[in-house]
Amino acid sequence: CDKQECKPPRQRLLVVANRLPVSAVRRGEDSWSLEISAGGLVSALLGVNDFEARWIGWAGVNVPDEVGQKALTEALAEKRCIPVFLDEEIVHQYYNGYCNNILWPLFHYLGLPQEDRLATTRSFQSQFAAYKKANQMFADVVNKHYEEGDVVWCHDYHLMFLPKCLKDHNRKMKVGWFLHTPFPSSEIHRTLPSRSELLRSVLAADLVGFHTYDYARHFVSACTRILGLEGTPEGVEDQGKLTRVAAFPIGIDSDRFIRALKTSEVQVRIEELKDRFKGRKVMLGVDRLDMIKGIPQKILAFEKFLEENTDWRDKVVLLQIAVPTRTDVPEYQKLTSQVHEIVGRINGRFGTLTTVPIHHLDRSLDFPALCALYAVTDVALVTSLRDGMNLVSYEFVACQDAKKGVLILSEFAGAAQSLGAGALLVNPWNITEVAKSIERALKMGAEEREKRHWHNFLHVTTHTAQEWAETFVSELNDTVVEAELRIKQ
Ligand code: ADQ
Repeated sequence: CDKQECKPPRQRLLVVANRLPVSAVRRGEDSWSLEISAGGLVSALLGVNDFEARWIGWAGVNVPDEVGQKALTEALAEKRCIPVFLDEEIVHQYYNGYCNNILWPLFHYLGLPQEDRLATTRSFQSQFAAYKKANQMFADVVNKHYEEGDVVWCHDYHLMFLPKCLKDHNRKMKVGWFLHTPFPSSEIHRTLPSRSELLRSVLAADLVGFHTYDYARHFVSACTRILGLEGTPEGVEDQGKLTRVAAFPIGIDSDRFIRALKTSEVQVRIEELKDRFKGRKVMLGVDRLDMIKGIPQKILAFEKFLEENTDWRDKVVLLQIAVPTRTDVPEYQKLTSQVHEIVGRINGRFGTLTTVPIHHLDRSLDFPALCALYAVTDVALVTSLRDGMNLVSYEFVACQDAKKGVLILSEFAGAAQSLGAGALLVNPWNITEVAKSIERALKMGAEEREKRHWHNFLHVTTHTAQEWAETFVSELNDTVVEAELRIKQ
Protein backbone atom coordinates (compact mmCIF):
# COMPACT_ATOMS: atom_id res chain seq x y z
CA CYS A 1 0.00 0.00 0.00
CA ASP A 2 1.51 3.33 -1.07
CA LYS A 3 -1.05 5.53 0.62
CA GLN A 4 0.17 7.86 3.36
CA GLU A 5 -2.25 6.34 5.93
CA CYS A 6 -0.84 2.83 5.33
CA LYS A 7 2.69 3.87 6.19
CA PRO A 8 3.90 3.33 9.76
CA PRO A 9 4.51 6.58 11.67
CA ARG A 10 8.08 7.75 11.37
CA GLN A 11 10.26 7.34 14.43
CA ARG A 12 10.92 10.61 16.25
CA LEU A 13 14.53 11.68 16.50
CA LEU A 14 15.56 14.24 19.11
CA VAL A 15 18.83 15.81 18.00
CA VAL A 16 20.52 17.52 20.93
CA ALA A 17 23.41 19.86 20.14
CA ASN A 18 24.85 22.88 21.92
CA ARG A 19 23.61 25.25 19.21
CA LEU A 20 20.30 25.10 17.38
CA PRO A 21 20.70 25.29 13.59
CA VAL A 22 19.14 28.78 13.56
CA SER A 23 20.30 32.32 14.20
CA ALA A 24 17.76 34.27 16.23
CA VAL A 25 17.53 38.07 16.17
CA ARG A 26 15.14 39.88 18.48
CA ARG A 27 12.92 42.37 16.63
CA GLY A 28 10.72 43.49 19.52
CA GLU A 29 9.61 42.49 23.02
CA ASP A 30 7.79 39.42 21.71
CA SER A 31 8.99 39.05 18.14
CA TRP A 32 11.95 37.22 16.69
CA SER A 33 13.33 36.63 13.24
CA LEU A 34 14.98 33.31 12.57
CA GLU A 35 17.34 32.15 9.91
CA ILE A 36 18.30 28.52 9.41
CA SER A 37 22.09 28.12 9.30
CA ALA A 38 22.92 25.33 6.89
CA GLY A 39 25.71 23.38 8.58
CA GLY A 40 26.72 19.81 7.83
CA LEU A 41 24.47 18.38 10.52
CA VAL A 42 21.42 20.27 9.26
CA SER A 43 21.80 19.06 5.69
CA ALA A 44 22.55 15.55 6.93
CA LEU A 45 19.28 15.40 8.80
CA LEU A 46 17.21 17.19 6.18
CA GLY A 47 17.98 14.30 3.86
CA VAL A 48 16.97 11.60 6.33
CA ASN A 49 13.37 10.78 5.54
CA ASP A 50 12.95 7.79 7.81
CA PHE A 51 12.80 9.95 10.93
CA GLU A 52 10.89 12.93 12.15
CA ALA A 53 13.68 15.08 13.55
CA ARG A 54 13.38 17.75 16.23
CA TRP A 55 16.28 19.87 17.46
CA ILE A 56 17.03 20.75 21.05
CA GLY A 57 19.73 23.32 21.81
CA TRP A 58 20.77 26.82 22.78
CA ALA A 59 19.69 29.60 20.39
CA GLY A 60 22.94 31.50 20.97
CA VAL A 61 21.21 34.51 22.58
CA ASN A 62 20.61 35.55 26.16
CA VAL A 63 16.86 35.90 26.76
CA PRO A 64 16.40 36.83 30.44
CA ASP A 65 12.69 37.73 30.29
CA GLU A 66 9.72 35.37 30.18
CA VAL A 67 7.93 37.25 27.40
CA GLY A 68 10.97 36.93 25.14
CA GLN A 69 11.46 33.25 26.01
CA LYS A 70 7.84 32.41 25.27
CA ALA A 71 7.89 34.25 21.92
CA LEU A 72 11.18 32.62 20.89
CA THR A 73 9.93 29.16 21.89
CA GLU A 74 6.84 29.64 19.70
CA ALA A 75 8.83 30.96 16.73
CA LEU A 76 11.31 28.08 16.98
CA ALA A 77 8.53 25.48 17.19
CA GLU A 78 7.67 26.24 13.55
CA LYS A 79 11.20 25.18 12.61
CA ARG A 80 10.93 22.03 14.78
CA CYS A 81 13.44 23.53 17.21
CA ILE A 82 13.18 23.55 21.00
CA PRO A 83 15.34 26.04 22.92
CA VAL A 84 17.42 25.54 26.04
CA PHE A 85 17.79 28.91 27.78
CA LEU A 86 21.21 29.51 29.28
CA ASP A 87 22.03 32.67 31.22
CA GLU A 88 25.18 34.73 30.64
CA GLU A 89 27.07 33.34 33.61
CA ILE A 90 26.45 29.72 32.57
CA VAL A 91 27.46 30.52 28.99
CA HIS A 92 30.63 32.14 30.24
CA GLN A 93 31.62 29.22 32.48
CA TYR A 94 30.24 26.27 30.51
CA TYR A 95 30.61 27.35 26.88
CA ASN A 96 33.50 29.85 26.80
CA GLY A 97 35.20 28.23 29.75
CA TYR A 98 34.97 24.48 29.99
CA CYS A 99 33.99 23.68 26.37
CA ASN A 100 36.10 26.10 24.41
CA ASN A 101 39.02 26.80 26.72
CA ILE A 102 39.56 23.32 28.06
CA LEU A 103 37.97 20.52 26.02
CA TRP A 104 38.43 22.00 22.50
CA PRO A 105 42.22 22.61 22.76
CA LEU A 106 42.78 19.41 24.71
CA PHE A 107 40.95 17.21 22.21
CA HIS A 108 43.03 18.80 19.42
CA TYR A 109 46.31 18.08 21.22
CA LEU A 110 46.94 21.76 22.01
CA GLY A 111 46.90 21.20 25.77
CA LEU A 112 45.39 23.57 28.29
CA PRO A 113 45.73 27.34 27.62
CA GLN A 114 49.40 28.21 28.11
CA GLU A 115 49.30 31.82 29.25
CA ASP A 116 46.77 31.55 32.02
CA ARG A 117 47.40 27.95 32.95
CA LEU A 118 47.21 28.69 36.67
CA ALA A 119 44.07 30.76 36.34
CA THR A 120 42.52 27.97 34.29
CA THR A 121 43.47 25.38 36.85
CA ARG A 122 41.96 27.49 39.64
CA SER A 123 38.70 28.12 37.80
CA PHE A 124 38.54 24.54 36.59
CA GLN A 125 36.19 23.28 39.31
CA SER A 126 33.67 26.07 38.87
CA GLN A 127 33.73 25.65 35.08
CA PHE A 128 33.21 21.92 35.35
CA ALA A 129 30.32 22.49 37.79
CA ALA A 130 28.77 24.90 35.25
CA TYR A 131 29.33 22.32 32.48
CA LYS A 132 27.43 19.69 34.45
CA LYS A 133 24.70 22.16 35.33
CA ALA A 134 24.29 23.20 31.68
CA ASN A 135 24.18 19.53 30.57
CA GLN A 136 21.45 18.91 33.18
CA MET A 137 19.50 21.86 31.74
CA PHE A 138 19.67 20.25 28.28
CA ALA A 139 18.55 16.96 29.86
CA ASP A 140 15.56 18.65 31.53
CA VAL A 141 14.36 19.95 28.16
CA VAL A 142 14.86 16.52 26.53
CA ASN A 143 12.93 14.82 29.36
CA LYS A 144 10.07 17.28 28.97
CA HIS A 145 9.68 16.57 25.24
CA TYR A 146 10.61 12.88 25.16
CA GLU A 147 7.97 10.34 24.12
CA GLU A 148 8.39 6.58 24.46
CA GLY A 149 10.17 5.14 21.42
CA ASP A 150 12.02 8.36 20.55
CA VAL A 151 15.69 8.17 19.66
CA VAL A 152 17.87 10.77 21.41
CA TRP A 153 21.08 11.68 19.58
CA CYS A 154 23.49 13.88 21.59
CA HIS A 155 26.24 15.76 19.76
CA ASP A 156 29.74 16.75 20.54
CA TYR A 157 32.11 17.64 23.37
CA HIS A 158 29.70 20.20 24.82
CA LEU A 159 27.37 17.43 25.92
CA MET A 160 29.53 14.63 27.30
CA PHE A 161 27.66 14.68 30.58
CA LEU A 162 24.25 14.48 28.92
CA PRO A 163 23.98 10.69 28.35
CA LYS A 164 24.32 10.10 32.10
CA CYS A 165 21.76 12.80 32.96
CA LEU A 166 19.28 11.23 30.53
CA LYS A 167 19.81 7.63 31.62
CA ASP A 168 19.63 8.56 35.31
CA HIS A 169 16.15 9.87 34.60
CA ASN A 170 15.01 7.08 32.26
CA ARG A 171 17.03 3.86 31.81
CA LYS A 172 14.93 2.89 28.80
CA MET A 173 15.64 5.98 26.72
CA LYS A 174 17.61 5.18 23.53
CA VAL A 175 20.63 7.44 23.77
CA GLY A 176 23.45 7.88 21.27
CA TRP A 177 26.40 10.28 21.50
CA PHE A 178 28.61 11.40 18.63
CA LEU A 179 31.86 13.37 18.83
CA HIS A 180 32.66 15.76 15.96
CA THR A 181 36.24 16.49 17.11
CA PRO A 182 39.08 13.99 17.46
CA PHE A 183 39.14 11.94 20.65
CA PRO A 184 42.78 12.24 21.71
CA SER A 185 45.20 9.59 22.84
CA SER A 186 44.46 8.32 26.37
CA GLU A 187 47.75 9.97 27.47
CA ILE A 188 46.22 13.36 26.64
CA HIS A 189 42.81 12.59 28.11
CA ARG A 190 44.55 11.46 31.33
CA THR A 191 45.61 15.05 32.05
CA LEU A 192 42.02 16.25 32.38
CA PRO A 193 41.05 16.60 36.07
CA SER A 194 37.50 15.40 35.32
CA ARG A 195 38.74 12.55 33.10
CA SER A 196 36.91 9.67 34.83
CA GLU A 197 33.61 11.42 35.37
CA LEU A 198 33.39 12.45 31.71
CA LEU A 199 34.19 8.96 30.44
CA ARG A 200 31.63 7.37 32.75
CA SER A 201 28.98 9.86 31.65
CA VAL A 202 29.56 9.11 27.97
CA LEU A 203 29.48 5.37 28.69
CA ALA A 204 25.91 5.75 29.94
CA ALA A 205 24.90 6.07 26.25
CA ASP A 206 23.88 2.97 24.30
CA LEU A 207 25.99 3.88 21.29
CA VAL A 208 29.08 6.12 21.15
CA GLY A 209 30.31 7.27 17.73
CA PHE A 210 33.45 8.90 16.31
CA HIS A 211 34.56 9.97 12.84
CA THR A 212 37.42 7.47 12.64
CA TYR A 213 38.44 4.11 13.94
CA ASP A 214 41.49 5.74 15.61
CA TYR A 215 39.36 8.07 17.74
CA ALA A 216 37.14 5.14 18.77
CA ARG A 217 40.26 3.17 19.71
CA HIS A 218 41.61 6.09 21.78
CA PHE A 219 38.29 6.30 23.62
CA VAL A 220 38.22 2.57 24.40
CA SER A 221 41.81 2.64 25.61
CA ALA A 222 41.06 5.68 27.82
CA CYS A 223 38.23 3.66 29.40
CA THR A 224 40.55 0.69 29.86
CA ARG A 225 43.48 2.64 31.30
CA ILE A 226 41.67 5.27 33.32
CA LEU A 227 38.57 3.39 34.46
CA GLY A 228 40.04 -0.13 34.37
CA LEU A 229 37.13 -1.37 32.24
CA GLU A 230 37.27 -4.11 29.67
CA GLY A 231 37.49 -3.09 26.01
CA THR A 232 35.92 -5.56 23.58
CA PRO A 233 35.71 -5.48 19.75
CA GLU A 234 32.16 -4.17 20.23
CA GLY A 235 32.95 -1.40 22.70
CA VAL A 236 33.37 -1.11 26.46
CA GLU A 237 31.91 -3.44 29.07
CA ASP A 238 31.15 -2.45 32.64
CA GLN A 239 29.59 -5.02 34.97
CA GLY A 240 27.76 -6.78 32.14
CA LYS A 241 26.57 -3.53 30.50
CA LEU A 242 28.02 -3.04 27.02
CA THR A 243 28.35 0.41 25.48
CA ARG A 244 28.80 0.05 21.73
CA VAL A 245 31.68 2.16 20.40
CA ALA A 246 32.20 2.53 16.65
CA ALA A 247 33.34 4.77 13.80
CA PHE A 248 30.74 6.62 11.71
CA PRO A 249 32.62 8.90 9.30
CA ILE A 250 30.45 11.91 8.42
CA GLY A 251 29.96 13.04 4.81
CA ILE A 252 28.37 15.98 3.01
CA ASP A 253 25.21 16.44 0.97
CA SER A 254 27.25 16.14 -2.25
CA ASP A 255 24.19 16.51 -4.53
CA ARG A 256 23.55 19.98 -3.12
CA PHE A 257 26.98 21.11 -4.36
CA ILE A 258 26.73 19.30 -7.70
CA ARG A 259 23.27 20.80 -8.34
CA ALA A 260 24.46 24.29 -7.37
CA LEU A 261 27.28 24.17 -9.93
CA LYS A 262 24.70 23.90 -12.70
CA THR A 263 22.80 27.03 -11.66
CA SER A 264 23.31 30.22 -13.64
CA GLU A 265 24.11 32.11 -10.42
CA VAL A 266 27.15 29.91 -9.76
CA GLN A 267 28.12 29.74 -13.43
CA VAL A 268 28.25 33.55 -13.65
CA ARG A 269 30.53 33.68 -10.60
CA ILE A 270 32.76 30.94 -12.04
CA GLU A 271 33.23 32.98 -15.23
CA GLU A 272 34.02 36.12 -13.19
CA LEU A 273 36.64 34.28 -11.15
CA LYS A 274 38.20 32.67 -14.24
CA ASP A 275 38.47 36.07 -15.81
CA ARG A 276 39.88 37.66 -12.68
CA PHE A 277 42.66 35.05 -12.30
CA LYS A 278 43.34 34.35 -15.97
CA GLY A 279 46.82 32.96 -16.58
CA ARG A 280 47.33 32.00 -12.92
CA LYS A 281 46.75 28.74 -11.08
CA VAL A 282 44.33 29.16 -8.19
CA MET A 283 45.08 27.68 -4.77
CA LEU A 284 42.39 27.79 -2.09
CA GLY A 285 42.08 27.57 1.69
CA VAL A 286 38.65 27.77 3.40
CA ASP A 287 38.68 27.51 7.17
CA ARG A 288 37.18 28.86 10.35
CA LEU A 289 39.88 31.10 11.82
CA ASP A 290 40.86 28.66 14.55
CA MET A 291 44.25 27.50 15.88
CA ILE A 292 43.50 23.92 14.84
CA LYS A 293 43.20 24.83 11.16
CA GLY A 294 46.94 25.59 10.77
CA ILE A 295 46.42 28.78 8.74
CA PRO A 296 49.76 30.49 9.62
CA GLN A 297 51.66 27.26 8.87
CA LYS A 298 49.88 26.98 5.50
CA ILE A 299 50.76 30.53 4.50
CA LEU A 300 54.38 30.08 5.56
CA ALA A 301 54.57 26.94 3.41
CA PHE A 302 53.23 28.94 0.47
CA GLU A 303 55.92 31.56 1.12
CA LYS A 304 58.57 28.83 1.07
CA PHE A 305 57.18 27.58 -2.23
CA LEU A 306 57.41 31.08 -3.73
CA GLU A 307 60.94 31.49 -2.38
CA GLU A 308 62.12 28.30 -4.04
CA ASN A 309 60.15 28.50 -7.28
CA THR A 310 60.84 31.92 -8.70
CA ASP A 311 59.25 31.06 -12.07
CA TRP A 312 55.88 30.41 -10.36
CA ARG A 313 55.66 33.78 -8.60
CA ASP A 314 53.46 35.47 -11.17
CA LYS A 315 51.62 32.29 -12.16
CA VAL A 316 49.87 31.33 -8.93
CA VAL A 317 47.55 32.94 -6.39
CA LEU A 318 46.46 31.70 -2.96
CA LEU A 319 42.93 32.62 -1.90
CA GLN A 320 42.55 32.14 1.84
CA ILE A 321 39.02 32.55 3.16
CA ALA A 322 38.82 32.48 6.95
CA VAL A 323 35.59 32.94 8.91
CA PRO A 324 36.35 34.64 12.23
CA THR A 325 35.17 32.72 15.29
CA ARG A 326 35.31 33.54 19.00
CA THR A 327 36.44 37.08 18.19
CA ASP A 328 36.19 38.13 21.86
CA VAL A 329 38.91 35.67 22.93
CA PRO A 330 42.46 37.18 23.12
CA GLU A 331 44.13 34.04 21.71
CA TYR A 332 41.92 34.20 18.63
CA GLN A 333 42.53 37.95 18.23
CA LYS A 334 46.24 37.19 18.34
CA LEU A 335 45.83 34.53 15.67
CA THR A 336 44.01 37.01 13.41
CA SER A 337 46.79 39.61 13.78
CA GLN A 338 49.43 36.94 13.21
CA VAL A 339 47.78 35.83 9.95
CA HIS A 340 47.39 39.44 8.78
CA GLU A 341 51.01 40.14 9.58
CA ILE A 342 52.31 37.12 7.65
CA VAL A 343 50.05 37.78 4.64
CA GLY A 344 51.12 41.47 4.58
CA ARG A 345 54.78 40.54 4.73
CA ILE A 346 54.53 37.96 1.90
CA ASN A 347 52.45 40.26 -0.32
CA GLY A 348 54.98 43.04 0.28
CA ARG A 349 57.79 40.66 -0.58
CA PHE A 350 56.39 38.96 -3.70
CA GLY A 351 53.62 41.28 -4.92
CA THR A 352 53.85 43.71 -7.82
CA LEU A 353 52.06 47.00 -8.41
CA THR A 354 49.17 45.11 -9.99
CA THR A 355 49.08 41.67 -8.34
CA VAL A 356 49.54 40.03 -4.95
CA PRO A 357 50.24 36.33 -4.33
CA ILE A 358 47.77 36.00 -1.42
CA HIS A 359 44.18 37.23 -1.18
CA HIS A 360 43.05 36.83 2.40
CA LEU A 361 39.42 37.39 3.43
CA ASP A 362 38.25 37.41 7.06
CA ARG A 363 34.67 36.53 6.36
CA SER A 364 32.09 33.93 5.55
CA LEU A 365 31.03 33.40 1.93
CA ASP A 366 27.53 32.63 0.75
CA PHE A 367 26.87 29.19 -0.71
CA PRO A 368 26.99 30.12 -4.45
CA ALA A 369 30.26 32.05 -3.94
CA LEU A 370 31.77 29.11 -2.06
CA CYS A 371 30.76 26.62 -4.80
CA ALA A 372 32.20 28.86 -7.52
CA LEU A 373 35.49 29.18 -5.65
CA TYR A 374 35.76 25.42 -5.16
CA ALA A 375 35.05 24.91 -8.87
CA VAL A 376 37.80 27.24 -10.18
CA THR A 377 40.45 25.97 -7.77
CA ASP A 378 43.46 24.04 -9.09
CA VAL A 379 44.89 23.07 -5.70
CA ALA A 380 43.07 23.06 -2.35
CA LEU A 381 45.15 23.35 0.80
CA VAL A 382 43.66 21.76 3.93
CA THR A 383 46.44 21.80 6.50
CA SER A 384 44.67 21.43 9.86
CA LEU A 385 46.97 20.66 12.78
CA ARG A 386 44.15 18.40 13.98
CA ASP A 387 40.60 18.12 12.68
CA GLY A 388 37.82 15.67 13.55
CA MET A 389 37.00 15.14 9.88
CA ASN A 390 37.15 18.40 7.79
CA LEU A 391 34.24 18.91 5.46
CA VAL A 392 35.95 21.55 3.31
CA SER A 393 38.05 18.80 1.71
CA TYR A 394 34.83 16.91 0.82
CA GLU A 395 33.14 20.04 -0.54
CA PHE A 396 36.13 20.84 -2.75
CA VAL A 397 36.12 17.32 -4.24
CA ALA A 398 32.36 17.49 -4.91
CA CYS A 399 32.86 20.68 -6.99
CA GLN A 400 35.81 19.45 -9.07
CA ASP A 401 34.06 17.53 -11.81
CA ALA A 402 35.37 19.89 -14.49
CA LYS A 403 38.88 20.70 -13.24
CA LYS A 404 39.98 17.58 -11.39
CA GLY A 405 42.18 19.68 -9.12
CA VAL A 406 44.52 18.38 -6.46
CA LEU A 407 43.75 18.18 -2.75
CA ILE A 408 46.66 18.70 -0.35
CA LEU A 409 45.42 17.30 2.93
CA SER A 410 46.80 17.17 6.46
CA GLU A 411 47.42 13.67 7.72
CA PHE A 412 45.98 14.90 11.05
CA ALA A 413 42.50 15.52 9.64
CA GLY A 414 40.02 12.64 9.96
CA ALA A 415 39.40 13.07 6.21
CA ALA A 416 42.92 11.73 5.56
CA GLN A 417 41.57 8.27 6.32
CA SER A 418 38.89 8.47 3.64
CA LEU A 419 40.48 10.75 1.01
CA GLY A 420 44.10 9.74 1.64
CA ALA A 421 44.51 7.69 -1.52
CA GLY A 422 43.40 10.55 -3.78
CA ALA A 423 44.96 13.47 -1.90
CA LEU A 424 48.59 14.44 -1.34
CA LEU A 425 48.96 13.87 2.39
CA VAL A 426 51.23 16.20 4.36
CA ASN A 427 52.43 16.87 7.86
CA PRO A 428 51.24 20.48 8.28
CA TRP A 429 54.05 21.23 10.77
CA ASN A 430 56.64 20.46 8.11
CA ILE A 431 56.63 23.60 6.00
CA THR A 432 59.27 22.27 3.59
CA GLU A 433 57.20 19.17 2.91
CA VAL A 434 54.04 21.22 2.31
CA ALA A 435 55.96 23.57 -0.05
CA LYS A 436 57.20 20.53 -2.03
CA SER A 437 53.64 19.18 -2.22
CA ILE A 438 52.41 22.51 -3.57
CA GLU A 439 55.03 22.26 -6.32
CA ARG A 440 54.07 18.65 -7.06
CA ALA A 441 50.36 19.48 -7.14
CA LEU A 442 50.81 22.43 -9.49
CA LYS A 443 52.94 20.38 -11.87
CA MET A 444 50.83 17.19 -11.74
CA GLY A 445 49.80 15.79 -15.13
CA ALA A 446 46.15 15.42 -16.17
CA GLU A 447 46.16 11.63 -16.01
CA GLU A 448 47.32 11.44 -12.39
CA ARG A 449 44.97 14.27 -11.35
CA GLU A 450 42.04 12.49 -12.93
CA LYS A 451 42.84 9.19 -11.24
CA ARG A 452 43.19 10.84 -7.83
CA HIS A 453 40.06 12.91 -8.30
CA TRP A 454 37.86 9.94 -9.20
CA HIS A 455 38.98 8.05 -6.16
CA ASN A 456 37.88 10.90 -3.92
CA PHE A 457 34.78 11.85 -5.91
CA LEU A 458 33.47 8.30 -5.66
CA HIS A 459 33.96 8.36 -1.91
CA VAL A 460 32.38 11.78 -1.36
CA THR A 461 29.31 11.01 -3.46
CA THR A 462 28.67 7.60 -1.92
CA HIS A 463 29.47 8.29 1.75
CA THR A 464 27.05 11.14 2.23
CA ALA A 465 25.77 12.98 5.27
CA GLN A 466 22.37 11.32 4.89
CA GLU A 467 23.94 7.88 4.85
CA TRP A 468 25.97 8.81 7.95
CA ALA A 469 22.89 9.88 9.93
CA GLU A 470 20.81 6.88 8.82
CA THR A 471 23.59 4.44 9.71
CA PHE A 472 24.11 5.93 13.17
CA VAL A 473 20.43 5.94 14.08
CA SER A 474 19.70 2.46 12.76
CA GLU A 475 22.78 1.11 14.58
CA LEU A 476 21.48 2.77 17.75
CA ASN A 477 18.10 1.09 17.32
CA ASP A 478 19.81 -2.30 16.73
CA THR A 479 22.12 -1.84 19.72
CA VAL A 480 19.18 -1.29 22.05
CA VAL A 481 17.31 -4.33 20.69
CA GLU A 482 20.42 -6.52 21.12
CA ALA A 483 20.92 -5.27 24.68
CA GLU A 484 17.30 -6.12 25.53
CA LEU A 485 17.74 -9.63 24.09
CA ARG A 486 20.90 -10.12 26.16
CA ILE A 487 19.05 -9.16 29.33
CA LYS A 488 16.21 -11.62 28.54
CA GLN A 489 18.62 -14.53 27.89
P1 ADQ B 1 34.43 22.67 11.69
O1 ADQ B 1 35.63 22.81 12.55
O2 ADQ B 1 33.58 23.85 11.58
O3 ADQ B 1 33.52 21.43 12.11
P2 ADQ B 1 34.66 21.68 8.84
O4 ADQ B 1 34.37 20.23 8.90
O5 ADQ B 1 35.73 22.04 7.88
O6 ADQ B 1 35.09 22.29 10.24
O7 ADQ B 1 33.33 22.43 8.42
C1 ADQ B 1 33.32 23.81 8.21
C2 ADQ B 1 32.07 24.20 7.43
O8 ADQ B 1 32.02 25.62 7.40
C3 ADQ B 1 32.12 23.72 5.99
O9 ADQ B 1 30.84 23.29 5.62
C4 ADQ B 1 32.55 24.97 5.19
O10 ADQ B 1 31.97 25.08 3.92
C5 ADQ B 1 32.03 26.09 6.07
N1 ADQ B 1 32.96 27.24 5.95
C6 ADQ B 1 34.22 27.31 6.41
N2 ADQ B 1 34.76 28.49 6.10
C7 ADQ B 1 33.82 29.18 5.41
C8 ADQ B 1 33.75 30.48 4.82
N3 ADQ B 1 34.77 31.35 4.86
N4 ADQ B 1 32.62 30.83 4.23
C9 ADQ B 1 31.57 29.99 4.19
N5 ADQ B 1 31.57 28.77 4.72
C10 ADQ B 1 32.67 28.37 5.34
C11 ADQ B 1 33.57 20.41 13.14
C12 ADQ B 1 34.88 19.65 13.28
C13 ADQ B 1 35.27 19.05 11.94
C14 ADQ B 1 34.14 18.14 11.43
C15 ADQ B 1 32.80 18.88 11.47
C16 ADQ B 1 31.64 17.93 11.18
O11 ADQ B 1 35.92 20.50 13.76
O12 ADQ B 1 36.46 18.31 12.03
O13 ADQ B 1 34.41 17.75 10.10
O14 ADQ B 1 32.57 19.45 12.75
O15 ADQ B 1 31.63 16.84 12.03
